[in-house]
Amino acid sequence: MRLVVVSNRVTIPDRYEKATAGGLAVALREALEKYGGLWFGWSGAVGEDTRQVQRGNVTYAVTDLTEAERQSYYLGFSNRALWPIMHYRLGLTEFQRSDYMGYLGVNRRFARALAGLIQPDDVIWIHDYHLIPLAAELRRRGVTNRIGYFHHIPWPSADVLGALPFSATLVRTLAAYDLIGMQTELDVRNLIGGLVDLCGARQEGRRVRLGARETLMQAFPIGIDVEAFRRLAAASVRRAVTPLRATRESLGERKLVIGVDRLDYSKGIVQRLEAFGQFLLSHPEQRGNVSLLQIAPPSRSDVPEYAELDRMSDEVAGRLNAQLGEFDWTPIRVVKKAYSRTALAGFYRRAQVGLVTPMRDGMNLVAKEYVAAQDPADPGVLVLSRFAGAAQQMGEALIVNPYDTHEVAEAIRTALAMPKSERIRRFEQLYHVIETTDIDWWRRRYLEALTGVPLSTGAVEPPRKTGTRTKGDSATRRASRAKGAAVPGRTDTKSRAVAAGHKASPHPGDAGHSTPVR
Ligand code: ADQ
Repeated sequence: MRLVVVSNRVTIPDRYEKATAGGLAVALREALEKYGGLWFGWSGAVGEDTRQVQRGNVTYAVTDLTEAERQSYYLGFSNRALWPIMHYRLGLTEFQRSDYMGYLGVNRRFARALAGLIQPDDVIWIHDYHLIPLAAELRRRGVTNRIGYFHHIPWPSADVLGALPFSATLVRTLAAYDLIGMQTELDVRNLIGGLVDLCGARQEGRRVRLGARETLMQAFPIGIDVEAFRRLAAASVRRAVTPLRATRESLGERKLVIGVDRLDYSKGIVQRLEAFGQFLLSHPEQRGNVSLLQIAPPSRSDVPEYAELDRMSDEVAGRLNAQLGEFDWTPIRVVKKAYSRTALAGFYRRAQVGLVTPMRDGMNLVAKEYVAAQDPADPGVLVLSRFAGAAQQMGEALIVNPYDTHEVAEAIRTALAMPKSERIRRFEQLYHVIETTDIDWWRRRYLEALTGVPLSTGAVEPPRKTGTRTKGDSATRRASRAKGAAVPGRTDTKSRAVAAGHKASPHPGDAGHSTPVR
């Protein structure tokens, strides 16, 4: 069996890549290296080039887009129609029939190119909303291989999605997949509802029948490489990475609240800045004692809504700083740079509060990274939006409604005042969840469901590597084990842990730097 991964963006690894690659890209590349395989997608460039590069037993096959394709397929239908509507933002959804035609055209072109590269025993794993109709196009060309799809962002209910012209036609193409993976149970329910309501499909448990095809739908909450992140955080403190040293010098003993996001309206950055301002207004005694560091590198700047958000976040931060700041204290710092994983892990570890308040998010990896980076002996507190998929697993965070500025402001206060014993208790439970449902667990579980081969037995995939552990963390591991945590690589225990994680919560839930599959 060979694995074929298809994603909107493909980054061919070079010698610098290790420093910036995120967990997802690395996890997919590891899976490809294990089976031998092919990674196919857009090069990220505009032009007419198509090329294949061999790295070990993995072939990277990339193609450029024309400027018209980039406008219609990528910026137009994917990012101005599908992205907002999937994030429940009907008001921001801009539908153009020509964009939709461009979207279908690129999927058709990808299918034509890919069909020629596929071998009979390949298993194909397609990623994200840019490529929803790709399997249907492959089937039209006679491809009968097993094809899976993973949707990284939320899937809204049928009455929201139904407002998008051609949504029924688009949703119908999903029947070409054998397995559809979503981030949460809510997304699975919405998807099944959409297939039934918009396309007249028949539901049988987690399977949906449409015409001659049967598709399995399942939630696979994505994780991070917890162990790697924990090690990076510890190392960044030991080595005092430059931006951290500077932050330490400029903050002194002041507390730090941190937000890290791509500059995207789904992440609730402007609302978060307002909530921090509200916190300082309601609790004047806190002024001068704490700052918010918001790291938000711009993304998709060619889309007008993103340029507007950039302007608004500057404006709100400027207004609050002018209103509340002192000559020796700046309440809010907005930084628009991408940082290395090490620096980012160090910032998380330095911050007493991780403020993760998206208005809607498929999962949100920052929430998991923040927990992974904490010092087990003196951890910070995660404040998490109930509308992030991560909230379904991470019920021990302070769960908030990001639309309620006062509620978020009070959660910041509660987090800053939380006694150490409670911080440690919450941290241990959160760490247990993210550790037992890490990126390796996610990848194995998905591929097991897609291939039908029980990878956890080691029949196809060797057991995962376990990293060297340092002293400080054995405490956490011991705490986890005492609570019945899984041994890494034991998928059976992990499955139980994620089920528990889901129950724990009171609420359901590009071209970017470290999630480069989009
Ligand atoms: P994204 O919308 O990109 O992903 P998220 O899950 O938060 O959102 O991942 C962002 C990643 O970018 C994190 O790994 C973070 O560390 C990194 N990042 C952010 N700012 C950075 C900076 N300044 N420097 C360096 N790295 C930075 C989509 C969905 C999510 C889903 C993921 C994975 O929108 O809901 O969790 O896919 O499936």
